[in-house]
Amino acid sequence: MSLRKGESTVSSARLGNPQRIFLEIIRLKLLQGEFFRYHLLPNNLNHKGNTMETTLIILKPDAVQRNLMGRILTRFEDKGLQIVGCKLMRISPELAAEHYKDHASKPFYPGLVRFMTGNPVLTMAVRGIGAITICRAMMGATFGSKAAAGTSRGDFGVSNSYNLIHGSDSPEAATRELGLFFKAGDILEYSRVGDSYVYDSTGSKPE
Ligand code: RTP
Ligand code: MG
Repeated sequence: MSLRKGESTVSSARLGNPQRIFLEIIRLKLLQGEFFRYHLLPNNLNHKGNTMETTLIILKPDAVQRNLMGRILTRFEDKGLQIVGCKLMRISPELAAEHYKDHASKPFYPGLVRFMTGNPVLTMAVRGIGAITICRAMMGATFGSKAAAGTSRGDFGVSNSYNLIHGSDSPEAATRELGLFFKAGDILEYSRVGDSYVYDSTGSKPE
């Protein structure tokens, strides 16, 4: 078959049925991915019209190596927050660079990337009303030496660099970071039997 100048080999009008169906499936898969990604956004899983947020928490390699995962995770559950995503994984250098790109020029950056990629971490999507601020408060100040008692960093560590836990620091950061660490379908929406006593839902909005 000869092609005239400017004629496309994949003009959809010329495609046979199997090819057209294949392309349609690909298109729908891409749309589906966008749909689920949209639903990863904090504040977008608020089917009851409340201010539900989802935040990214990472239990860093020191928390995993020191067998502190369960104790730190339990604190979030005890608080009433909900674990809606959870994954033990090893962070690649590329992912660490993207996640901590705002710190790329800082003197501690090379050590931070080495630390975060050196051993597995536990990544969690944690949900609740005001979850981003609540989780940051529960983590404590950045440096273990300065973090207040009662916070995870204050209670479990003394190091400034090996500070056990990461938490998104704003709604924008949470959206970006959840998208980096979780893919469509990894974050689940489900009810817990105790939910009606975690929040007062007798008014127009849970609080
Ligand atoms: P993160 O991002 O991990 O939740 O911690 P953060 O907001 O409390 O602190 P940030 O300023 O964002 O720093 C990111 C991480 O870099 C390490 N760091 N080391 N040795 C140092 O001076 C130093 N400063 C920061 C910590 O692991 C910190 O969590
Ligand atoms: Mg930070």
